[in-house]
Amino acid sequence: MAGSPASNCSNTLVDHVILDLDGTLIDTETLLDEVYAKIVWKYGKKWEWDGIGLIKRLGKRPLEVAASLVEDYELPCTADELLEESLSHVETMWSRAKALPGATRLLKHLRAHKIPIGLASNSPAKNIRSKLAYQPGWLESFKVIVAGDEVKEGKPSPEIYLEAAKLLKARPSSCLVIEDSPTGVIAGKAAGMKVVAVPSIPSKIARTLYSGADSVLNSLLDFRPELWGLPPFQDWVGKALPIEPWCLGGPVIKGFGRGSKVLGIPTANLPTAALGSQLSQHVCGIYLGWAGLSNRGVYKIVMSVGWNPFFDNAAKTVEPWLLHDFPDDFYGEELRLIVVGYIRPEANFSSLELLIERIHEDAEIAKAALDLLPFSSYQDDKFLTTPLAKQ
Ligand code: ADP
Ligand code: RBF
Ligand code: MG
Repeated sequence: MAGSPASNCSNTLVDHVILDLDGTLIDTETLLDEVYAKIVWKYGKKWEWDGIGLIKRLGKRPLEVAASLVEDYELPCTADELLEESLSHVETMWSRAKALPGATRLLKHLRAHKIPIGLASNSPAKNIRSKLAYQPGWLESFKVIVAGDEVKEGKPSPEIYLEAAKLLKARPSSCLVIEDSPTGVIAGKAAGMKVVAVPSIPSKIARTLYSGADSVLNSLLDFRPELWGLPPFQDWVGKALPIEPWCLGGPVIKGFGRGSKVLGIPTANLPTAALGSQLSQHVCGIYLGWAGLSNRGVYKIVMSVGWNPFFDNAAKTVEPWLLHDFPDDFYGEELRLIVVGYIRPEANFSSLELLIERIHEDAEIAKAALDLLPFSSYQDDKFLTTPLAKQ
């Protein structure tokens, strides 16, 4: 069954890994969105972060994206003009492209175990160099790099992956490709390689585009090397994975009004528009961390980040459940969150009861893990308790 890692058996063992760059290891998507947000704002319109537009733009070529933006935001320019303007901004921005969650961890792990790594990217060699220059330790991690302008045909042709395998002196069948785009998945499969897809947009629509992949993951955080014959990660602490901590905050606002409190799972919602690109940088999933509530204290949290597949929401939100019984609501109060660990990807469930049961399991995992290092150390972070003006 495609997409089921459990079906892997000895014939899927690999000893080389070939990685895509944009959207797989670094977040050029958010950078482009920042550029579009700026241009749209210049025309007096407000950019919608992580709305349905994100799904509409998936897998489209740059000019098609520009055309759909001109239409959706009713911009007084042509698609060509918009594309040209966005490209002029983006050329100077590669240094701001951030490593995607789990990317540096994956490279370090493979390198530590002497698994040869190739990079196969459709972008020109010059751009690859600029992008890698800002990621410490990355360039040295790749044994070979093949750029889009170093082959006759880019992805979806298998040429770029075959060339990488040749330079690695590896049989294609012993190579594992990790890719975020449907065209890249096609290229990797056409090269006769195993392909793990990590779609940059987690949606039901997107998933059907990746049916050719051997496995489809929510993000690199969910990659299990041992299923492909590679050494396993050993950095999980119990059932939680330590991540680079991230902070967010704001006044508690009304959420979806689904009466989650009635279900025993109240989630304190933050105004996501104000978080801007901060939210799109983090992969959807269930996390643990600490919350600071002004005048009340610091509490453990378990939270979901994403589109809540069970409810099929139209926008990405954060849903933190503070693991404490409060006698009253705290709408309007300043809430600070430090997210320190990852538990699992978002899932869909066949019934509300099963969703609730799973959320309670998540809460137990979070409660236990937050007593352990490194998670426990963040409860003293000043960000949780410092009033806004003093920061
Ligand atoms: P909403 O639709 O506003 O999200 P919920 O039913 O999810 O409604 O309730 C969330 C509200 O419940 C929070 O904004 C907060 O004021 C209150 N609340 C009480 N206890 C908690 C808790 N332990 N964690 C999160 N929110 C809580
Ligand atoms: N929603 C989903 O659709 N799928 C999930 O896997 C999921 N996991 C969650 C885990 C936690 C810890 C929390 C707090 C929420 C989760 N939710 C999930 C979101 C849930 O549907 C939502 O918070 C409430 O329904 C409030 O809108
Ligand atoms: Mg809520």
